[in-house]
Amino acid sequence: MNSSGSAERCDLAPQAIRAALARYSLFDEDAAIDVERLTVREFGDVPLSEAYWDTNFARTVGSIQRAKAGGDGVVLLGGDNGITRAGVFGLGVPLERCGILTFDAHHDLRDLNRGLTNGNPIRALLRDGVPGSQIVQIGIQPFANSAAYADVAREAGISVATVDEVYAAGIQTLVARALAYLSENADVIYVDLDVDVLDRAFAPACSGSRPGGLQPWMLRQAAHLCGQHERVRIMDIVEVDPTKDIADVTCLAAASFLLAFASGMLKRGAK
Ligand SMILES: [Mn+2]
Repeated sequence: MNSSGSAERCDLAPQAIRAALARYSLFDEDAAIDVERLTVREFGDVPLSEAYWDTNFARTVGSIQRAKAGGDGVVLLGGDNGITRAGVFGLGVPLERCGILTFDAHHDLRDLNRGLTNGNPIRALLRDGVPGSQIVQIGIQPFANSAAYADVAREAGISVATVDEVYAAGIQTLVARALAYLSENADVIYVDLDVDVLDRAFAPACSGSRPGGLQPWMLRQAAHLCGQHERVRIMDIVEVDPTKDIADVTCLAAASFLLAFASGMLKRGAK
């Protein structure tokens, strides 16, 4: 889907990420896990027209819920970040029982008065009823958000870790802390992985990426930890426009996050 109204082609990402997946093996040497052991079902594409927000929202949520009903975890390949709202509704539990963990350079808290776009899914979800105290945002970049949206985040009680804080504290520490914190009040957790949180050197296919972002290995570790956590039910991977990619670096990174999530899932229940 493309909800940004721009000429970006994030709708081509699922196909490109699937192609990138074929260039990896299935063995996670760090975890000593062969992802081949995981039973995976591919649900195919859910094409979303321009009229998506008005007429196709319920249908999209239904598609996500059908995928979720079949297993322990779902990965949604965007598409742009506009899919996140439908994804959270797809959790199928009351919004006040949901937690959201975003990896994103941006708050995605833009005003709602000009409609729903890839710039305001978190703002829409706050309005819909997800408590701000059950939202954690990791990887927020300097000079990428306006002060007004940082204020919205603070006033809503959203927890924020900037990219510099990730570099100082370590990604594993912050993700583990975020998942434990969200588990205090949320029955289920949704992970929104906006690939523009990466340093632009690794994400030329994301229009929002900037120099100074996270490194691919950090998000790979983050996705693995999320996959491992029992309450994480859905993770989206969004904002990749393959027509802007260079040497497939962004699509390969996105595919590695899916694989890391999958190998994390195989650790569930093993504690
Ligand atoms: Mn985003």
